[in-house]
Amino acid sequence: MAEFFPTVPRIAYEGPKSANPFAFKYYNAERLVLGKAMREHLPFALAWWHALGANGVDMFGPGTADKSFGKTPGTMEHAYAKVDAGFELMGKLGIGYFCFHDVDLVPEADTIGETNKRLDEITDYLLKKMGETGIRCLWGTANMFSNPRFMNGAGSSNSLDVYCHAAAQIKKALELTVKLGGRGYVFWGGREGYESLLNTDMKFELDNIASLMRMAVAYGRSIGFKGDFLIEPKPKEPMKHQYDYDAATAIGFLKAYGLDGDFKMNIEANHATLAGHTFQHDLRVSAVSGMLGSIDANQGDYLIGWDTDEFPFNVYETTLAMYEVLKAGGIPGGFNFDAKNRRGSYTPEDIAHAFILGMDTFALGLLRAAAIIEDGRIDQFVKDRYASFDSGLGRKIRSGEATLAELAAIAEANGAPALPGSGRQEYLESVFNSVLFG
Ligand code: XLS
Ligand code: CA
Ligand code: CA
Repeated sequence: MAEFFPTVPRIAYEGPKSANPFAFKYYNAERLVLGKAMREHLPFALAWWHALGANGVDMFGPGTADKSFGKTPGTMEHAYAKVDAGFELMGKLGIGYFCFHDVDLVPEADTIGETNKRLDEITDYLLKKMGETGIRCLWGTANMFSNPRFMNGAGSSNSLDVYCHAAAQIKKALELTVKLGGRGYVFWGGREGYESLLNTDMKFELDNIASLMRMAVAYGRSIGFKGDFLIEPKPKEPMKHQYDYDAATAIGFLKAYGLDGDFKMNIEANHATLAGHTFQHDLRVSAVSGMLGSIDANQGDYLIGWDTDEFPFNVYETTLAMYEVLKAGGIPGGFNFDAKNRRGSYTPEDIAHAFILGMDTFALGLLRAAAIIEDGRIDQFVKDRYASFDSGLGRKIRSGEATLAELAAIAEANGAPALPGSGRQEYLESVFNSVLFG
């Protein structure tokens, strides 16, 4: 079989001192961190749409990268070549999982029936490659935002026909996810939002989205899907207001509609920062609700107000993120590189460099986060900070047995409270730095 990345060798771990551009400096799959192999801490995934599809096209000009893999885009030959190229790349990088939208896998046909036939064919081939390599599916999803029919959303569309079409796509994408043994099924509400309230019935749209999700859960469970349904929050882009603004909003929505038992969050770093949060904030919000499901591992640019989907480079960010993941006891999903090369990095070697960067940045984040936990000073500080609730009245409040009148009487007897103790933020930041670079 033809090689698609002939200049990219199999990538091995060589350590931080290596100057080999085709080697890992920090990602050492079998290295034990807090008793678990890095490979298990970090189930990395390739995003079909970016790695095998995105060619650098933007609104100012055409693509710069050749992702034809020797075939004509828009044909089934091209779809097969993408599978071969994807498995070659994952094999060389040691990436164990992939994620897909239905229309990433095959060109969409004029009818659902024909598209589904193509999907059946390509997933037979995917299954064969998975059997040969041990590579697995992390999650699947349906693209319900690119086709013009979804201009007003899918579950939130005003059109019953479009709503039914979305249902058909979800049904098929769920069947494919089950066929490929995917760990999760994602709803990213790309166009589930609105531009103007002057033409929008918000309650109607939210109810309809929830109904579509409820039907998806019922169908998914009926065909043996045991994984997590995932909402991937994003505040805006392409819509001005998106309903799944951030983790807190999406969790509130799921609880309001009784869907929280089947769903968790897929947190994307770049989406969290677009919402005005840090990546670690949305991870924590998800974790405290027991809903930290999976991660879209990328980063945004703090100077740019849109979704740049860059490969992770910021070690502070990945350290703080991995601290959240470790404290949550890991995630049931994985780390999907929903990331693409910059338009000016357009060669096949650049794709390999991008994954090496992303995998090393998360490996370094994992190592440093583990070191912070082992150091213990930060965790101890947080524990001590709330110590006044550890006994007596504090414990009574924590167990829900205190009354407002009782607290008011104690406050009156005690007089004005002392200041609550320094937060020592600068000290803790310097501890963080010394563990990172010490
Ligand atoms: C777009 C989203 C999308 C989802 C999957 O911003 O990140 O790619 O991850 O539909
Ligand atoms: Ca994403
Ligand atoms: Ca994104």
